[in-house]
Amino acid sequence: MNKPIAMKFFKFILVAFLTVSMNGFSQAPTDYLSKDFHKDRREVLRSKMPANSVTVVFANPLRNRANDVDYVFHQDPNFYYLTGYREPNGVLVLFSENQTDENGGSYNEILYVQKRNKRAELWYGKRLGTEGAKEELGFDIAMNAEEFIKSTIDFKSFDNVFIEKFNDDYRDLRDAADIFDLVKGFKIKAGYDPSIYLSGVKEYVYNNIVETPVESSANVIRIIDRLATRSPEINDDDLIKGYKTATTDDLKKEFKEKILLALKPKTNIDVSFLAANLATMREVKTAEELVLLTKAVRISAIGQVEVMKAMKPHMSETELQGIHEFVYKKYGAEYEGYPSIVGAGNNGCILHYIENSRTNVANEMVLMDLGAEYRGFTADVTRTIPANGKFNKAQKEIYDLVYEAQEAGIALYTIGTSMQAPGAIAIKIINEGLFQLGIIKSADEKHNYFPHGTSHHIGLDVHDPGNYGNFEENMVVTMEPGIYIPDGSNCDEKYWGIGIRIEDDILVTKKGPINLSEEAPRTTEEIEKMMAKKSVLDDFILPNLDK
Ligand SMILES: [Mn+2]
Repeated sequence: MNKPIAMKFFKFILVAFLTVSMNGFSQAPTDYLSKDFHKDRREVLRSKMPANSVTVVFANPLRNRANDVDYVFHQDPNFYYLTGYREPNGVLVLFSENQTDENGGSYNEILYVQKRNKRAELWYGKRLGTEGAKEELGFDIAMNAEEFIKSTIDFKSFDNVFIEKFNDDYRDLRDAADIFDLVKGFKIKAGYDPSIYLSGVKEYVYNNIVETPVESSANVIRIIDRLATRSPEINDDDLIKGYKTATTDDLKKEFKEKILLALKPKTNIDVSFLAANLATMREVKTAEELVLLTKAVRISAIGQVEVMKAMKPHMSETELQGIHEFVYKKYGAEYEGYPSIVGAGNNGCILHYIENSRTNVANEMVLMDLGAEYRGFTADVTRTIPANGKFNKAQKEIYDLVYEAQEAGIALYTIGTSMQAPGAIAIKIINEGLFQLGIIKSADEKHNYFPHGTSHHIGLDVHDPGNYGNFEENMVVTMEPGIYIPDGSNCDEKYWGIGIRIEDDILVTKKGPINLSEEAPRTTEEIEKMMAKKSVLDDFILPNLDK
């Protein structure tokens, strides 16, 4: 890509070109979530807000990749869920009750958007602007972002101001109303003081202390000690220290009282209400969401199918990644929902291996965990297949065990079942199986061959928020057991370098679980059959540049 300054000469031609291509704007996809969907989500959220409260949600910022090049923009999923706005530098303000403007007009929400700007749009594409926000997103009131900074909304006058936790991971750009300025403007207006918020781990410990009778304080202290290995700062907290070292129950009760007080909010700005309520809303999908999410999942499963047909031992991890991602693009999926993972052999034992740099996958098992993102919704599908098209005995033993665990887990994706149940049965089956194979010495031996959970929501995030209670109708949750035996493990060498995960995206329905990613074969027999098929890529031969 050229630097802007070197492009001056072409600007003129570019203007002419863009004038034509902007008329082609109507050719953009039309199957995004509808404005009615977002409006309905705002209504549901408003119905949960207590009287005299206001919600403020910020769009994601642009983030810098290097020098004058930014990362591809991705919207904050909560902000997108509530607005449908796909640009940076926006703010949503949602009031629990109608507000009155100076002309006596009434409103209960405002969307602030990036101002239209000829020069910026020439370089980076069309902005929706306030008119677009009204027409396409259905907001009655849309204003330019700079109006948010100037606005006279008196956040201090509300009983509650609901916001998301600030990440503060962005810089001040030249734009006078970028996220940096919008957040800064809000903090000043609302009197936001970060020092009064407890860190996540401290809040967790405080709550644990408050909820536990002092007679059982030993349990809490065990939790504190465990957490302190990762977050040693909790040992420096005077209240936690006091509780831990108090020698009598009465003394402990005194510290418990103090901690209860410390947990009481000292501000009207609340950073947990939104996260909790949006998790409850987002964990159950509407019909409209299911259409897009199902499409993302099917695209990802079909990517796995094409790779099964195309894979050859001489291929690189990068090339295999490219085949998946080409299929996504072919279906019009804009992005990958998370960095693609393609790991052959021992690389498959690294859970989030995204380097994908091995130059040939040889005769290894290849673990491929990828998901297309379609109109904001991301799939999460993993297949692990033998590069040469045939499972050897050791590979098949481990694979069948993971498969058995996955099947048992999927059967539990039924309304009312605990979301912990599939993981529990998977670990039980895998432990039993590893023992049978002689990889561990007893079925209850502690080991690190299956170090992750099996079941997370997917949606606008690959790890979608949720409460993780019981399964409800129209949840979409992954089932992904795995076994990873890195080189040098304390077991028979024939199992070394085998890392296997099978992951499917399961829709919970009244009639039981539906596997949305079933198009990608899962049994060893089906996989071998698929891998024996011809691929269009068999004849795709490019010039050799290394000769
Ligand atoms: Mn997953």
